[in-house]
Amino acid sequence: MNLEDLDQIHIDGLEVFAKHGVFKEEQFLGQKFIVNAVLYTNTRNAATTDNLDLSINYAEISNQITDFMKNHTYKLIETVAEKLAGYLLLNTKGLEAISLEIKKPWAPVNLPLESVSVKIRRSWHVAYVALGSNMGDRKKFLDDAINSLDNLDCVRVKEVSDFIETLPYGGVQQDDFLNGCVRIQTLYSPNELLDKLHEIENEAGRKRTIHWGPRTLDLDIIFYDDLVVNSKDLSIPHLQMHLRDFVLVPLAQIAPWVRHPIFGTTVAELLEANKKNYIKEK
Ligand code: PH2
Ligand code: MG
Ligand code: MG
Repeated sequence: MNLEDLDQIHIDGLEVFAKHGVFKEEQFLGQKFIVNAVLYTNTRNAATTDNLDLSINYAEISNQITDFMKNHTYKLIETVAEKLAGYLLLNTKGLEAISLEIKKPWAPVNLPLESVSVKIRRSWHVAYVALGSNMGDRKKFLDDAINSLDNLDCVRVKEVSDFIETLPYGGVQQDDFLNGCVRIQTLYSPNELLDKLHEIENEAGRKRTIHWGPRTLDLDIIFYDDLVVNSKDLSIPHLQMHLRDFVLVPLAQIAPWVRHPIFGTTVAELLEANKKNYIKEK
């Protein structure tokens, strides 16, 4: 979802008396905070039907911001903004992204400044994760991985492909794979998501012995929004996804229309162009 395509609901200058700060006086006495929030959502349905239930109620959000800030104490306004953004994104239907500014007009700096503030923007992201297993109870490893993903606070599994039997690709002699793919929504950054996938692989007893060798569980990020990342630990889109029918077949089942951000072709087109070599005929 493009932020420019979304509508905005603004809450400006909400005053909250709360107890965030590095100094113990701040945590003991408290001080005034000013909050500015931009809620990114689609107001079209609510607007055409004149129905508040289809929009985000700014009164409710203002109350939630106030309660959250009064009921927690953090040292940093960065943390206030981060936690509050996460809380609102997780608990507000239709809220795709939020921009939050937290200001301290009475910051104890001992200089005549107007205010200090932080401003952040956080949003839901859509990612596709490929799953594979060729050891032990393969179906259970994939099912458990999907449950573990869905149980993460910052991940929602939205769609799951069928699992398919595939021949090992890559030249290592090993047992056949079971492969699948999921669409998730996540608040994690790509690197945070990668760390979580590694934790889930480790819980499944994954041992990294032979490169491309047998594994109880392999979880690979295929796409993350339209993002292109190339670093030592992570490449998005997955560098070989277009060469692998065991990725493309399950991916095309749930996302045929998604466009590869570099090639510009859809998943359906990538599958069409791929020599189907590794899918086991039933
Ligand atoms: N994963 C690999 C190497 N080869 N072959 C199949 N059929 N399925 C896989 O998931 C797979 C593979 C490395 O990630
Ligand atoms: Mg892999
Ligand atoms: Mg991997």
